Amino acid sequence: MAVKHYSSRELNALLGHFNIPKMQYGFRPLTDGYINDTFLVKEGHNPLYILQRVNHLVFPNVVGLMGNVQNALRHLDDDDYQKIVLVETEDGGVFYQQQHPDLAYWRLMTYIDGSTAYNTTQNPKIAMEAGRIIGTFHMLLEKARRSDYVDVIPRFHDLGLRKDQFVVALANASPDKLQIAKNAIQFAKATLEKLETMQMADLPIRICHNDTKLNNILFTKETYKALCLIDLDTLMRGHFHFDFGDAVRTIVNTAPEDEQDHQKITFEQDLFKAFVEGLAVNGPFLTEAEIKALPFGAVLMPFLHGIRALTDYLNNNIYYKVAYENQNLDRSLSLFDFTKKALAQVNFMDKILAQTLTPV
Ligand code: GN1
Ligand code: MG
Repeated sequence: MAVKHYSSRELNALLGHFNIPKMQYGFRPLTDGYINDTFLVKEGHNPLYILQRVNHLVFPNVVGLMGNVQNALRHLDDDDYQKIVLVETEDGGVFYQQQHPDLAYWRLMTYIDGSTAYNTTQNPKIAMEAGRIIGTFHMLLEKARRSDYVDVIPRFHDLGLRKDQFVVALANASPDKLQIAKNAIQFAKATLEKLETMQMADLPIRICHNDTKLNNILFTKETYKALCLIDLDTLMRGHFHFDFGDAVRTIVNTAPEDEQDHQKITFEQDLFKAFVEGLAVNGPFLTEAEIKALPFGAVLMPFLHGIRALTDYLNNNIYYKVAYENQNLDRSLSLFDFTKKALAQVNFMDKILAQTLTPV
């Protein structure tokens, strides 16, 4: 998907539809996401809001998505959890839809002062705090009624669906791309077979975040205390090992997701331990079967993202925003490299999890 640019006039006009003081705001694009368009809204140097266009090609049911978010925010209201506030539109809604021809959906949130996010880390305190806040998030959402939430992207983390999409992409891809992506394709095929034999059964359904990468967690700037999870778009039913795996792939690996030098891609055992210790701070909340599934999650999630990126590369980049032609292929190769490294650590993960987590 191509990256879209907006003028500050356009963005100020959009802000005019929200219930905030009328003035000329400044904007800084936040470009880490692959799906939505996100801007930091400032008054002078002062960051005040996050303005975001929700990509309705990826999330066709924006009304359902915002309903999920509002429902969850009612549960995510606790002394140990930073409250996220959606700013209302002038007519009392939580998003503004532009008129024809754009029909784009925009929402506004208050900026959490003094907060920051990290793409990667080497700091065990950050890893531990990430584990703590993900555990808190799940414990707070335990009370959520599963049937109140819509599946914003049905079968989002379903290996079977991602395999089917990969097979279709293979059948339609240009011979050039099939050749360039030869190694990635081979790894995907072999790993699909391996993971299919590892699938878990009878796991409880939880309301999950479904995109718990490290940079979706806010921390206090100086003290590295985790405040809350952001980017609740993919919040819907799922299994805990999805959220575990997405966190592990971005916390335990000290290199960014699209790192091209695979020597820099690591599975840091100390960071893994710290992350699991952070989860344990919350007391028991996972079943024995869920704990057993966690190493599988740490292998599954990087692989799922890798095969999705590879599929998008073969489909000529129709889903993710790309900064250059082969970015999706590079992402798939580095995600596959981490998948291999996580597979080699399954026994280690089992051992740490058994030592650190007590089942409910
Ligand atoms: C996408 O745009 P962003 O970064 O929030 C993707 C996630 C991936 C992430 C990074 C709806 O999220 O699943 O973890 O890229 N979201 C969707 O790979 O596809
Ligand atoms: Mg996301």
